[in-house]
Amino acid sequence: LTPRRVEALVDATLKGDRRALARLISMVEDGGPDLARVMEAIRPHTGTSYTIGITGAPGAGKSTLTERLVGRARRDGAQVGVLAVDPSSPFSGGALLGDRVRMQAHATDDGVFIRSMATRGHLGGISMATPEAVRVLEASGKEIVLIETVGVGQAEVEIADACDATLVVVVPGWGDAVQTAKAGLMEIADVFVVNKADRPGAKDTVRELRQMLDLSGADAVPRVVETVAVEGEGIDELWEAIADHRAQQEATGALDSRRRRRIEREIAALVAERQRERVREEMPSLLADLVDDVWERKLDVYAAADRILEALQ
Ligand SMILES: Nc1nc2c(ncn2[C@@H]2O[C@H](COP(=O)(O)OP(=O)(O)OP(=O)(O)O)[C@@H](O)[C@H]2O)c(=O)[nH]1
Ligand SMILES: [Mg+2]
Repeated sequence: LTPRRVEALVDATLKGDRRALARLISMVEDGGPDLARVMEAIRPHTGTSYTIGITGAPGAGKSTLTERLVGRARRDGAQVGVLAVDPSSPFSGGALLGDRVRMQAHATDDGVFIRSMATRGHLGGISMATPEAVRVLEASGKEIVLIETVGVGQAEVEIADACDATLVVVVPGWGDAVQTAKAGLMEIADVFVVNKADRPGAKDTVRELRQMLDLSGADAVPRVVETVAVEGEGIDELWEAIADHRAQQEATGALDSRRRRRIEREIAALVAERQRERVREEMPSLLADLVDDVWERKLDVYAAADRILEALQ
């Protein structure tokens, strides 16, 4: 794209043009060379939203909850962006398309923008693309950004890093609390949501979670909230728990430090990705030679890496 075209897209996005916004998010997905210019142009209009990650097992009710939270945030008059991210899949669509259909209650609301996001072309994948997409949404005036992720393990942790608050959604009978702890979810949860509380065993799950959390000895023990997302039950309590978490973060300075850490990680990741790209593009033969040397045991891998770093200077 020409610089002028990028500028026009950014201007339109700032004015609330949804198609321009969608276009910019596609650019984030693809991670093309124009992205740096986009980020520069929107910079003065960013840093203005509170981001809430919603993670948990497939089918736990994340999308249903997300839709309810959109409704709740709209009642406060906030403009809302929703990103549905599937880190395990290089494609948008599929299951996420279903989410879009489900969220059609908000389809005609200009204060809501919902988007499935894949990160097929983006260097660094999800952890790089998500904060950029959030910035684009901020530029368009979104004050609350909800990020739904599917996936287990590393992907969840990466998304937690990209959010100001992380909701971990579990359902009655979904393994036990020990399993939750093992999955690393205790560390990333700011609020635990026991959804499908209309099902048997919800109280047991809540009790087990609370016991686990008390034993964990963390200074900020996450709240545990029961919801029946399909009925809209518990949504006010959940919203309140998020607001409490936010107020606490703001009072202690934890919000700023979390955001600073995020920026630091982003910069470091960008540097690493660019270096990787330079090695691939500028010195493929040096790399091949070094592989030979290590293969023939003339060099160790650390020494080989040093050679590359020297060449990058
Ligand atoms: N009984 C009951 N069913 C629910 C509740 N919340 C959601 N569901 C149902 O659970 C199913 C999955 O809900 P989704 O919101 O799509 O769950 P999800 O976590 O987004 O699913 P994926 O994105 O596919 O991982 C749907 O059939 C919902 O209607 C609830 O509180 N109680
Ligand atoms: Mg979903």
